[in-house]
Amino acid sequence: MSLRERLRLYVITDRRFRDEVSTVQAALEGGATAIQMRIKDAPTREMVEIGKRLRKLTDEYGALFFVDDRVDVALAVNADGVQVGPDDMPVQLVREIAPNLLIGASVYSLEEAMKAERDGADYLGVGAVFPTKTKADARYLGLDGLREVLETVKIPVVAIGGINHENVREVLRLGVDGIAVISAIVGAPDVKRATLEMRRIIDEYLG
Ligand code: TZP
Ligand code: MG
Repeated sequence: MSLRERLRLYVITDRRFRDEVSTVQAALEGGATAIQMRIKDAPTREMVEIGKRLRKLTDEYGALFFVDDRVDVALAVNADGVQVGPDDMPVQLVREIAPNLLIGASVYSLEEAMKAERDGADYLGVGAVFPTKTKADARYLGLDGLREVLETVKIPVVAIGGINHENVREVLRLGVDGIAVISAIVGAPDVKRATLEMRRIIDEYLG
């Protein structure tokens, strides 16, 4: 399966809603194709311990596993890749020190998207497509901004930010490769059900 296909439903952990291991177990049962461990404030040792468990789980389900921000942790837990934003390690530098990691770049404008592609990112996380409460400093790009990015870049695009079961069709219609979700899945009462339902909607569009 191509990277594009494996990014279809990208679930990101958030311990403000629930712990990483139970989140990922349920999301994988529900059909998530990619998982990102996103932990902003915890000791590195804890991140590595949890990351190793998530690596095992994602391997069992054949899902991709990414680590947010931290190249060192991604390498330590044998993740498939790392997700870096405008304040994180630059894409070219990640490539230099970790040539075997996939690199996802978080971008919030057409300019940032074009630059990340030039710098050699493997895929883009593009947003925020809708207003979100989950990331305080996420810049808003909107559906029109996302459309421009899709018309311009060639690498796979995963849309992020405020996407839920009600509005996801508006995003899929634009031709994205994948949907990245936190609150609509990790914050749902039943994570597996929320994932199954999101996957069903995505599959209607992407076949
Ligand atoms: N990056 C851009 S928006 C966002 C991140 C991490 C938050 C996504 O969370 P939600 O709850 O799906 O809006
Ligand atoms: Mg970051």
